[in-house]
Amino acid sequence: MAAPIQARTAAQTAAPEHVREPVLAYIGLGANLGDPAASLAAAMAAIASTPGVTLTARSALYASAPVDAGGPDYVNAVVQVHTVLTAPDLLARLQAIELQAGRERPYRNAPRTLDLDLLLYGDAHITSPRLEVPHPRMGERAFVLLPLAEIAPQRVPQDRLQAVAGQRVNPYP
Ligand code: A4P
Ligand code: MG
Repeated sequence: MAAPIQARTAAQTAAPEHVREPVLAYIGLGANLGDPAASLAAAMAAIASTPGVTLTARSALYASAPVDAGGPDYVNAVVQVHTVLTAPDLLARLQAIELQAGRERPYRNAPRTLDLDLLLYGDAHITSPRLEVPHPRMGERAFVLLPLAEIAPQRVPQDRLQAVAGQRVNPYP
């Protein structure tokens, strides 16, 4: 039994410092302009093709009434990834995917072709000017909590789900 342990220790010692342990992260997707369902499908494919990111679960699509916003109903979903990217690098990649989808930002909460929010990054708590994790508004939003509960029920407290039960969110037809 001693030999394998020695071999493993040697391999760990030899591992380059930049090799990171994958982190389990959750990304919220939303859109209410153009063809939202197609945008979400394309975004999931773009996330899955990102070097350093493995897409490991995806929720169904949900139709939801706009919250704190106007315009048409949204289509929302949540995906789970394992990633060796840092949280800022993952956010930068998500913003690049938003731009590719034609995202414009005329004003806050404006209707959008694609919105990608980093909801959770392992158990990290991050507060910086460009990135807050857990996403600061996710706990009040049924369009985030329902799809998240579908793929990661352990990350959504029951009382939170009950608190948002009045918000209109339905399976996307
Ligand atoms: N930022 C900070 N933390 C994060 C994070 N965890 N993930 C910063 C993503 N971005 C984060 O975002 C503004 C800035 O937030 C970014 O530059 C980034 O550095 P944005 O996407 O440019 O602007 P926004 O989306 O208009 O504003 P915000 O505050 O992100 O809005 P939310 O909270 O994303 O809400 N109703 C329904 N039914 N479905 C929706 O999807 N979405 C919104 C937008 C409102 N109502 C909705 C939906
Ligand atoms: Mg956003």
